[in-house]
Amino acid sequence: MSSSVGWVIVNEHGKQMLALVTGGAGFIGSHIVERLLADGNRVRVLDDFSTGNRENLPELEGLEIITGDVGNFESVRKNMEDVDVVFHEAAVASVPRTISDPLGSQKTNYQGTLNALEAARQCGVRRVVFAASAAAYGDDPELPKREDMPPKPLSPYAVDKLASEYACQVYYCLHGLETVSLRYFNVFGPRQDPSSPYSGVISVFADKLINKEQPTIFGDGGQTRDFVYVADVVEANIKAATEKTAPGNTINIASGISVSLNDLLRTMCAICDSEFSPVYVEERQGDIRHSSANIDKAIDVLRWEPAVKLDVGLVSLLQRLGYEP
Ligand code: UD2
Repeated sequence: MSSSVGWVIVNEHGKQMLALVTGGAGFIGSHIVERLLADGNRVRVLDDFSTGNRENLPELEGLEIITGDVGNFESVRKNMEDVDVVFHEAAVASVPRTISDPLGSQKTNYQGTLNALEAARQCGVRRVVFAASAAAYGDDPELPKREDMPPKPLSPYAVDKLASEYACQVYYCLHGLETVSLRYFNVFGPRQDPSSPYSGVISVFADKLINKEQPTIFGDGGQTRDFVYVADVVEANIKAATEKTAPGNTINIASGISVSLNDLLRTMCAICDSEFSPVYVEERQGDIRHSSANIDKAIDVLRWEPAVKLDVGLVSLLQRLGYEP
């Protein structure tokens, strides 16, 4: 049995915990790595560096970086040796890319999860925390989304994330491998890449405002999203890795508060002292209108609550990007 000291986990050999973070060089993964190291854990990153960036990772003792593909079982199995906890963040995160290349993206988004689970089972890993997605809900108009609603995946991305959740449950029920699926809503924060048209909207707006360019709003800006700051997502991962009540669950990770795109941009403009003057263009195909999460389960099961309010997170992000108030 392992025991928790603060949050640093000492395993049955009395050693510091070793965490494997797949996709550890990416946006969310790299923040998890940073926190694990700061808490005194050992960390192994497995990343193929297709979208992840080495500059996202610190040069610190206790960090091992391996270039490898989660879609390759041998690579995952080899790097699972001695691991206590897995944070499985590796994914093709672009929904349109999974539509144009469903077979290729499935290798990462579903097969990669199965590889992580099977390797974890073979190596006696204690717990696997999986980065699931609110995409599982599709465009069901019932709000806020609760975990017990029937899923309605609308893209290969959503199918792979949902199938991965089911695989996590199967490994928990059949093999007793402790698994937790966290359904992320719209995560934002430093290191989110603004460069593609499908990058998270906050990273795109921030980039435009910093460069004094006019932001674009797809549609009338009345669509809403539930944005959650990356530090809160990291904390949810830590809770998912340590709380006794977590295994076997699928849990929404969001702020529980939705905001329209117009209000979001207005807030960001106010922080940057810029005028609110977006260009409105046609609505983006496949966009859902409203998204909001019920986060009661996270509060009950993980004893987690979001701590960073949207405006505070936005100020912190814009300052990190170089904006000076
Ligand atoms: C989120 C996830 C996606 C998937 C999906 C499931 C992110 C980054 N993406 O997509 O992976 O899980 O939910 O529903 O979390 N927008 C603008 N102007 C811009 C960019 C975006 O108006 O320059 C709009 C966009 O049309 C959409 C909203 O902002 O209505 C949010 O877009 P997004 O790409 O940040 O995230 P979303 O919710 O489409």
